Amino acid sequence: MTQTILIGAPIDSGQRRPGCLMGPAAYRVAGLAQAIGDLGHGVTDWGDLSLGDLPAAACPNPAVDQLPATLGWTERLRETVEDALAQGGMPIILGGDHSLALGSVAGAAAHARRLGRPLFLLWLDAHSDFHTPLTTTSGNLHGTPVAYIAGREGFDAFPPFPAPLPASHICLYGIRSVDPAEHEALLRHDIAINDMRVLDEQGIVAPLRAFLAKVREAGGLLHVSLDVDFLDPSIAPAVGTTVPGGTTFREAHLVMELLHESGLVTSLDLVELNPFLDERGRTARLMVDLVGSLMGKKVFDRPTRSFT
Ligand code: EXY
Ligand code: MN
Ligand code: MN
Ligand code: MN
Repeated sequence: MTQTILIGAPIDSGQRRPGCLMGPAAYRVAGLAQAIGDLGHGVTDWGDLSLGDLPAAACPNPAVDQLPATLGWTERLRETVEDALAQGGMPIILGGDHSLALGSVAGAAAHARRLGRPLFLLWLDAHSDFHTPLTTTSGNLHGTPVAYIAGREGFDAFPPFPAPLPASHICLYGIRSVDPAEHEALLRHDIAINDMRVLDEQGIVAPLRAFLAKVREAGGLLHVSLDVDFLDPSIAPAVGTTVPGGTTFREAHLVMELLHESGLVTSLDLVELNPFLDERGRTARLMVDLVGSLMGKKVFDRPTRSFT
């Protein structure tokens, strides 16, 4: 039994298409709390976070959009996620665009540092999100969290990331859209890049098991950041940044089932859902179903197989 803590993060400052603000409400309407509770877990809903006064912030890159709001959310998320973990809960952050991971992963990292344990990150996304505020050309800060988490330079406006993750603790999974500046920077880091080519060739299971084995051996905490665009747009249309060639329904469930079996996941982001773009709640319901698989829902309850 896991004590989950739902944290609504109605954030849309990391990109410019309105609608992500409605994400937390859509997850609640789609029955997230009930789906988790039905599996025998505890669920506490902390409601939606709100933003106080915006901090003053500036960036030399004039393209950067809504820096003060994103900075404010980063601080809010960091303290809230750290608090939830310190209480022994498993925070599930209901986004909101992916810029929320600047704060949620910082909170997880601060908690892991306090425990003296390493933090690992599984990034389920079509995008590598490896820009810095200095390299982004769109100016959309939802494209930057992995760079912040990895300790790249260029985040002077932000608080220093608590204990940046070594590249070997980060696994990008499902990516199929990388900008030139991100590509160049990724070549200089030893981050596991399981792009769709790798997953087509090796299958969805083997690279994930290899990463989970590393987490287990290191006694690590594992933060999972699930971007709706990890999924193929044909099954998950409610996202502003669709990229064809994403994971199928069964591949995505299998990832979640393996994560459940690993018992390693300690915090989770659900990001980029834009309910305004959805078809009768279809994407929100799929995301809720995927959380169900992550929390132990099985098609058939066979005795646990051995796996790494
Ligand atoms: N790389 C593009 C940019 O920086 O604008 C697209 C980023 C999309 C990020 C989405 C959340 O994963
Ligand atoms: Mn906006
Ligand atoms: Mn993303
Ligand atoms: Mn994405």
